[in-house]
Amino acid sequence: MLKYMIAGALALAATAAHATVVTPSDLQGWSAINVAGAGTVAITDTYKPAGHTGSLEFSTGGGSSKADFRHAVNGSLGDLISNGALSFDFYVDSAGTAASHLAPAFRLAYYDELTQKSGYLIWESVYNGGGIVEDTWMSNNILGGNFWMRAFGAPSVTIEKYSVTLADWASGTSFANPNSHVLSAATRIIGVEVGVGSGWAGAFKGAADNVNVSFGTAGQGVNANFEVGAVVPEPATWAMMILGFGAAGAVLRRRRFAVAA
Ligand SMILES: [Ca+2]
Repeated sequence: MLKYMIAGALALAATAAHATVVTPSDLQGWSAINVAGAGTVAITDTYKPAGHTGSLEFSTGGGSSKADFRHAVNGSLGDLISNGALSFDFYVDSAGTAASHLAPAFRLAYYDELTQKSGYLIWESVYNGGGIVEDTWMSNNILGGNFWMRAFGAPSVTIEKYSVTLADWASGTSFANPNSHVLSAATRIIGVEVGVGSGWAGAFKGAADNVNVSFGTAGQGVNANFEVGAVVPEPATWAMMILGFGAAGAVLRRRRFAVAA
């Protein structure tokens, strides 16, 4: 029992230390981008996962609306290999009038040094089993999911293949479309975006949070917790931490007695 409480307290501390808290006054390299029509994106306290002070709120109002939030880097978030971690949470508000299969999309921006090609690999719920439950925070572990390609070029094109995994792309999967880019495990991930809109009829209301991108390279990646202020543990969390630390102290005290004896 004590062991579990100590583990719980330590796990909480580790979680808090791992994620970067991104607030409106400390954006940590994140910014709103591609905001068009009635689209909006901002860190607010409208939607909050348990124990959080806020999240990234999105809204649209008709087909021309769009809004993204981007974290771009000068270097790299890692290479396109599949031994890392890739996840984010979203919330779809039933008060919205957009189609029920629509939810914030997740985009990895890539640049391939060998071919000098760039574009997006894009994860969307609808191509990954769907099953959106409205008015509920949903955690999406998308590392093994399907990503479609938006290939930049003249012209930029959508490669209309919707069941290709990152591992497939990394192993050089290509399609007859001459504009499809051939990627590899050395293709660099240079940014991440979460966004809504562009051709979505009706009005979308919802949010995203806990954007975690790590391809296993130390010192790279991003793990963002969008908050309106400092994270204050809830009373129940405090109680658990105090119990945990107390238990840890008791164990240490017993150890000291054991050594003394
Ligand atoms: Ca948050």
